[in-house]
Amino acid sequence: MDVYDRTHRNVEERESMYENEIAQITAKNSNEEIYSGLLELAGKITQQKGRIEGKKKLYYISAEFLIGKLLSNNLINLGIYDQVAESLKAHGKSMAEIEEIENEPSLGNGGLGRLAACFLDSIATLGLPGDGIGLNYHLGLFKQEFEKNLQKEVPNPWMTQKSWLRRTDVSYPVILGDKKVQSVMYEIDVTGYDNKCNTLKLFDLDTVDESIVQDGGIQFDKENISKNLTLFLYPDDSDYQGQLLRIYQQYFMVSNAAQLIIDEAQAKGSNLYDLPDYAVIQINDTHPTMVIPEMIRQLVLHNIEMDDAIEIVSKMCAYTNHTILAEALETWPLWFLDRVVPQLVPIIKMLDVKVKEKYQDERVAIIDKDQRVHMAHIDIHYGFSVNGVAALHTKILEESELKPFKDIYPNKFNNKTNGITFRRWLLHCDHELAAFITEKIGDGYKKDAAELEKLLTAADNAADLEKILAIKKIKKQQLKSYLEQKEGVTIDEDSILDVQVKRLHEYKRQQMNALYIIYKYMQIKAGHKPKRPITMIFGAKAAPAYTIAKDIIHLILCLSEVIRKDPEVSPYLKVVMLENYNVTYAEKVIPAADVSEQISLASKEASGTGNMKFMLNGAITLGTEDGANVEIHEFVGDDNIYIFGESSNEVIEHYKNADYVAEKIYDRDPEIAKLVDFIISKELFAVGNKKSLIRLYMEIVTKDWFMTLLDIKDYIRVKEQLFEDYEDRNAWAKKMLVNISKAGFFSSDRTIEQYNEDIWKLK
Ligand code: GFP
Repeated sequence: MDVYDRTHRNVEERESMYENEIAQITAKNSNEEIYSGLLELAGKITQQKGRIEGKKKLYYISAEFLIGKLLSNNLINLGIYDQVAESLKAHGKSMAEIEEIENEPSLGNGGLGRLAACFLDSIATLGLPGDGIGLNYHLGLFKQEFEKNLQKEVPNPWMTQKSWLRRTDVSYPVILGDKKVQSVMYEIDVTGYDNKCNTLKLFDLDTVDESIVQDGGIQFDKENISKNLTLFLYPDDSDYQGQLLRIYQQYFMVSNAAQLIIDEAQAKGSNLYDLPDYAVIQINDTHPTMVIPEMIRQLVLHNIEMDDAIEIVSKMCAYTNHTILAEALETWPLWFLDRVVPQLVPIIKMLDVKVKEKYQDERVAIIDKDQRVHMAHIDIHYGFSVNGVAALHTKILEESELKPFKDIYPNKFNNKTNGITFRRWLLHCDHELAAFITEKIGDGYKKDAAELEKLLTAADNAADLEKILAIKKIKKQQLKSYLEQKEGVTIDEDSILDVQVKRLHEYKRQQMNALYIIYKYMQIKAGHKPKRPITMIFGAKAAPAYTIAKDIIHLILCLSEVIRKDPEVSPYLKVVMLENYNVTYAEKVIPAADVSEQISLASKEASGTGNMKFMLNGAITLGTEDGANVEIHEFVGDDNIYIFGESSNEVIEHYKNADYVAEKIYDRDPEIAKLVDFIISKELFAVGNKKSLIRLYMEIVTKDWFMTLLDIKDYIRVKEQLFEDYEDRNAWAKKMLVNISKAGFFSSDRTIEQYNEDIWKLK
């Protein structure tokens, strides 16, 4: 019996098993009752299917899990989605209405957290025993609101109604500074697609008090750790107290993790010397690094000699690096750790001494000469695997950023190109496209993404090309009505939908896209109207203390207003900045997009995963040769992607030689200067905040750390070419199909298989 056959039989059996319950639930009057009934039913089925078991288990520790709403995702994975949807339809209701009831958990920020969520889905789908471990942030990251064209941050209390979160009676003592607290563990089931389940374990403190947050904002007393510990993800760390709080959070997460791991292994018969046979830890970015010294400490408390403990832990920890930006490679002053986690300091010092005895190279030291602790260095020396998240990124780590480590440990380094779960990013978010694909090639691709390649034959079939365009139009119409409800804006479904949605950061270069908008605005004013209207969609949150990022949001919102109010320009150009962009929004916007903006400065975006989601949904990438764009380019070929800008080698050279001077470009090139000058024009001052606009203008002219002005002209040239090519609808549809067909490699199932084969080795 092949996998496909088995999938089918299971689904049919399940359908008949739950028919009555589904009929009863969907017949209820209120959407709230239906939501709550479905939640319970999903819980029951999950329980019946049971947990994935195995001697050795993976613990994926991460500060973020951007899981998105779970209702549809779980119903799909449990095999009852279609049945529920049909039954709802028979009662005049839709899945979309019921989904609206659910709050999206606010447990993540950007790609890092969304990757963790995709990984959990794939780990369960592949039947591997592996849980996520993180924190239960009561008020989430923050909710973004726009006021006077500025970002405002307010709390995001996502646990206000019935949710998937379940309180357990698991609890551990944790030392926080001079206090001992008692944790509480919550769980969320992670359903595998046609498989059993794992869990996401979120630790919390009962004493956390949401009422200490002031005046509807995100400010609170940062010193009161027992009340503030799990209020927010990434609380403001622009001051000393904020930084200490981050360390408290990290330690709380990993101390719970270490105790849980030891408990679970012992329950399965481990004598702790053989712990690596029972547990493997994936350290997601540097935030969970302290799990290494904490695990050593816990083992010593279990009467294991220090050197043995170090050896045991070094065999169980693997580290993923997600960035080469220095600001994100955490280092903490040793005296901060002395205040927050004095119990770890002697261990960290010992780990450092051992390194210094072996390698007299300051670049690989754990504690540097300024007495700062380099978290990534702990991971690399005392873990058995270090991986980057796309081929180019791993190469840069090996050849430059982490070269001294690669020289010491040539075999520790490996690449694991990121991936996305096709359950959420195709089956759930684009039913129409999924149905089309199933009709063409069967549904084997749902379990084996490589089968998508079979779809290539459709690229030569005129009727299929038309269908693919028709589906895109349906998704645009759906987005249009969603935006009308949510934002009160109307978009034109016949316009080109050009989308840049991702965390706001200067290296991702939303500001370059804004300069393009200025270019287009000026062109239209000068009488050069585009053949077809263009809709530019942005979605991005800026970290509350990241001033320039907030200035960029301000610029985009101001441009949006100026254009909206200009009758000469508005019929041809529209700019929409989505408020509080999140996973739910992504699920609506990505399937509707024509153009996927992936325009980071080459060498700076480790991988990107949005690029993969857009590709899978038939949007064409406009991007630099950066991160996984490089691999997408290789898969689809030159004709099906739009590449511009300087290469990563050239960019790295500029940094090395310190020869990039934005001001020179600005002075030399009046066309570029004209675009930048518009930031401080009377048009923008009329709708915006002068101080913010001037600050951004100065930043671009005098600093421009991420070289916007270096690539802007090439960007405009290639983007104009893309818009022109869009008019050959047949050729464009072919590009769409090629992109979809070649997306199989970017399934997170493939990524997880590779992690398991090379690193985790779970059965
Ligand atoms: C970070 C990196 C991305 C990478 C993800 C997941 O995401 O390039 O794709 O981690 O590995 F920057 P962000 O949080 O920046 O979105």
